[in-house]
Amino acid sequence: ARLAIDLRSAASGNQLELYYQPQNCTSTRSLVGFEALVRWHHPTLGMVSPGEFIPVAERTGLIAEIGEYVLRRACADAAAWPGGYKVAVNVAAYQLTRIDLPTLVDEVLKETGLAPERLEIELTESGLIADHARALATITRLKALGVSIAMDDFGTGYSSLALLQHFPFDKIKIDRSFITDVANRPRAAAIVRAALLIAESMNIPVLAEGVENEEEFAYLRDAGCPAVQGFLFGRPMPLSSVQTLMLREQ
Ligand code: G
Ligand code: G
Ligand code: MN
Ligand code: NA
Repeated sequence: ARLAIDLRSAASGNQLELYYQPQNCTSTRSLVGFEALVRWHHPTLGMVSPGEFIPVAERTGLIAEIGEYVLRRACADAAAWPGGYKVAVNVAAYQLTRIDLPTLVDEVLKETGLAPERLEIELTESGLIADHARALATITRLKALGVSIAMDDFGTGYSSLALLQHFPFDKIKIDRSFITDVANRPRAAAIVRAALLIAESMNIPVLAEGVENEEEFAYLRDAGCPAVQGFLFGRPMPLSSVQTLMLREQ
């Protein structure tokens, strides 16, 4: 309850900060983009993790304001990056079905000057099953703007395959629960390989989440997974570190 009250002042933006986590191409190891991950600097509690406050924000509807802040900040930051790196932004169920997200995205892209091709919207299963028809209409309009749509946490929901059948995703992000120690866990490895095969048949690129070490990386590379994200290539970091990383990459 306390969090919900404090979140109201955070939602205005001045206690929120975006961290960014690198996403890399598997074959070249080169940087391709970043996922934006919000952080809340609470005046007395210190840093509160999004795992704690995003669910509260979703229940109270404050996610609309927080999400708008995140979208504006991420697009403005990315517009200033050299080299055309992409930015991925997480969008909650509420934003997909209860607000006019495509109009907001269109407005933010125009305001910030970010090319639509450089923005990716990450959706989780919960965001898609709440209102299937509305979600599909929203996704269709977002794609018409030139923005791409990624399915986040693939494999962890109740209907991953059904959603993959019905929604026109541009990317699949395999959940990190399958990636942890994948080379030594035959059942996880079988699921990862099957997901890669399905995605390849659908012509959808895959990104593996939560890649923490070279053993996991080598397994994914050899299995043909085109992109990775995880502590091996970088933890979520503040904008200043992103700029340093991009300079090093050039
Ligand atoms: O960064 P971290 O691993 O602590 O994130 C925890 C969870 O919070 C993840 O599931 C992530 O997708 C979610 N999250 C982080 N930033 C945002 C955001 O800006 N919007 C939404 N809806 N979820 C976010
Ligand atoms: O749900 P989503 O995939 O958006 O959330 C990303 C979350 O995963 C963030 O909270 C981020 O901190 C976390 N994360 C990213 N890479 C790794 C990793 O390599 N290992 C672990 N344990 N967590 C990670
Ligand atoms: Mn995500
Ligand atoms: Na995820």
